[in-house]
Amino acid sequence: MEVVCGSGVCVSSLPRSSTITRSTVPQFRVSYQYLTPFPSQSHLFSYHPPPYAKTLRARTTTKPAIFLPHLVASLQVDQTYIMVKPDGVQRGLVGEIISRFEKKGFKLTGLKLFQCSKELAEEHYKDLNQKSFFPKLIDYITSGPVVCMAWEGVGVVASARKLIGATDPLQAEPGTIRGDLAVQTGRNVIHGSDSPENGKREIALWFKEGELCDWTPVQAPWLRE
Ligand code: D4T
Repeated sequence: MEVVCGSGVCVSSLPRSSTITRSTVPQFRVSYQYLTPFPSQSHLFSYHPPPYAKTLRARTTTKPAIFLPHLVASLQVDQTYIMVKPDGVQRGLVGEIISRFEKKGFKLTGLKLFQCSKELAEEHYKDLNQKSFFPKLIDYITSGPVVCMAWEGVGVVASARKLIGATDPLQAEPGTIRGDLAVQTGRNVIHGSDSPENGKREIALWFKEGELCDWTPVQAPWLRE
């Protein structure tokens, strides 16, 4: 039986029916944590296939294996909607913000400067429409042009949220966009989708058909083996 874990592959010769526990297989002590239903998220962006099996398919077809759902998810290419809010545009932060996503290695598939309507802002933030700050949020988002972006990549949604930082810029870590460039929640310069599903929904909401580009960056083989 082959067990795939977040930091690579751990192999044992247990029969298929065996239950792997810390006590039955002491040598699995290091990888045991990855068998929990809600594992730490920290390894999601550091998946490295082992050198002897070139593809996921190769491993699944040649040897029985356990594939943990969070690892399968980590191989999926996602899309996220990133928006420089009106304060980010007015403060001249557009280039800086785009640059952080470019340098990270994600792929830009859509980009436009756009004055959004009240209806679109309300639809985008519809989950917050019962919040006391909702009217002010809509006024803010519609107060000037925003820069709409669609970005693509493995793990892009969660990674973008890390690059962006906490909603309250004073709580956001230094090094994050909000941590470095903002001081107040009501002027936190950037939006990022909070799930792959919302990434798709928001891209469909903010971009028309034909506004997105499907392309292959020349640096692709230098980013992923
Ligand atoms: P967005 O959606 O803009 O990326 O922000 P977050 O995902 O980080 O945070 P959110 O959905 O909770 O809030 C959306 C938006 O509302 C503003 N806001 C939020 C505000 O003006 N006052 C508040 O108290 C909160 C919680 C900021 C972001």
